[in-house]
Amino acid sequence: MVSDQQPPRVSAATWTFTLTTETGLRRTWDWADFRALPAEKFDVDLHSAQGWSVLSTHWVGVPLGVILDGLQTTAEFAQILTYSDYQTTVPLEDLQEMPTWIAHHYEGRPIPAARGGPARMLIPHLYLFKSAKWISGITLSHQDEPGVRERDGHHPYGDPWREQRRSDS
Ligand SMILES: Nc1nc2c(c(=O)[nH]1)N[C@H]1C(S)=C(S)[C@@H](COP(=O)(O)O)O[C@H]1N2
Ligand SMILES: [Mo]
Repeated sequence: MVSDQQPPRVSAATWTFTLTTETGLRRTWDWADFRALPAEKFDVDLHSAQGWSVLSTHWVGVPLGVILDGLQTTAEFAQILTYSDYQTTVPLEDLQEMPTWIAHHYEGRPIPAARGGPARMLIPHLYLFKSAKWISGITLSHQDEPGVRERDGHHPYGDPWREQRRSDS
């Protein structure tokens, strides 16, 4: 696994999440706002583009449908931003149509910093490089802005069932 060496300095006390539309409209949640949103338990299998999988991991998080509810947008892409220098992009439709979450608990506890706490994305139908740890926001765009791994040659979409590991696959 290739990952950040050190978790960034962010805690629940300082965490905010900002959703920005392609026209520049913003919504920001602090930790209290975020934890007041409806959350659900979910069990998912994780698939890394490096070839390993972890089956049946247990999380609690806020479905992206809750975050995106009522949003006026014609954007096609969602750039996922973090408190580290990592970012990644997925089609907005995947966040609207597929089960995806911003998770805050892992295996019954607040997510440890090393695993992306206080909050991380979980997009289990795509390779794990799309599931950004230490999430800070989502910016909607008409462009598929390549993220850190995508610029490294990872596949722009990353479907495990089609083994879309590299952009040439
Ligand atoms: N912020 C951030 N998120 C990230 C990464 C990263 O380096 N930084 N690595 C990605 C990759 S390539 C993988 S395989 C998973 C690893 O998640 P884990 O540490 O929970 O196993 O996080 C993804 N999310
Ligand atoms: Mo990875």
